[in-house]
This record gives sequence, structure tokens and C-alpha cells, in this order.
Amino acid sequence: MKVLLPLLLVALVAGCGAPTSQHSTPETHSEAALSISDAWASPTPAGVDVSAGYLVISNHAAVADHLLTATSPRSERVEVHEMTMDGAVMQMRAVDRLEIPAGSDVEFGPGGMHLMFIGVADPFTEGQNVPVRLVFETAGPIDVTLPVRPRGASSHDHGG
Ligand SMILES: [Cu+2]
Repeated sequence: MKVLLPLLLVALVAGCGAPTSQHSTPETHSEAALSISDAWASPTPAGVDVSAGYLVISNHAAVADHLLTATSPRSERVEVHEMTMDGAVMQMRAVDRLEIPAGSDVEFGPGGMHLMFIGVADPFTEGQNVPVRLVFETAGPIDVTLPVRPRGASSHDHGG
């Protein structure tokens, strides 16, 4: 969770003006209701201009939030896709306004939810960092960095 510290700090600084608090109010960090972890992107396969990104979105708030858009300077557009099996046929569909339920994690991963980078002019290669901006209905924009690494390098790989 180390990557989340800057976001949390920014949110704390923005939300609580004075460092000295008169009351003990541990539940007032609404600005940091969402956190992102385990973000990574897979290398762009040879001969195509698409790539996939994965992350976990955690909603610490008591209300649901929704992912509205994702953008990256590394691709023409970024879509949120869900992969499902229709019999033996694997299908991808775009998801609009993905719900992040209250108090829940939404886990993206190979074979399931993913960010789809479409129109990747400069292929993602291992060791690069891909910047992505996620915009949420309530939490607003959150910038994340997805390190590019091959599939299988993650301990969270479910084998998609
Ligand atoms: Cu896709």
C-alpha cells in the first residue's frame, strides 16, 4: 500500500487545513475514499496496437462510487472491459460507469476486468511506466502509474 501514501497525504492536506485537531475524528478522510493498488500493464503483443492494464480499486467509503472514464497519454483511448465466457467463446464487452460498491474492492486481472488501451502507437515494453488517469463520479480524478511487466510476474495472476 506504499504507493497510496502520496494520494492520502494530498487528500489529508486538502481536507484538513490545520494540523492540530481539536476532536478525534478518524472517519473524516472522505477525500481518500478510494485507493488503487496492484496496478500493472502487460506488454503490447507484437503486431497489434492494443494492450491491457490491471489494478485493484478499493472503496473505503460507505457509499458506492463509479468509474466514469480512463485516459492515458500512451494510447488514443482507454476502455474498461469485462471478459466473460459465453460457452467456449471468450468475449469482451465495454463497461460504462463501473460500480465500485461501498466498502468493497473491484479487482481487475487477466481473464476478467481490464483496462483496454486502444491505439497504442508506441508499444508498451517491460520496465516502462504507463500513466493513467481514472475519473470517478464522486472521488474525481485519480492518477495511477502502471508498471509494464509480463503476465505471470504477478503473484495475483489467476491465469487468464
Ligand atoms: Cu479488452
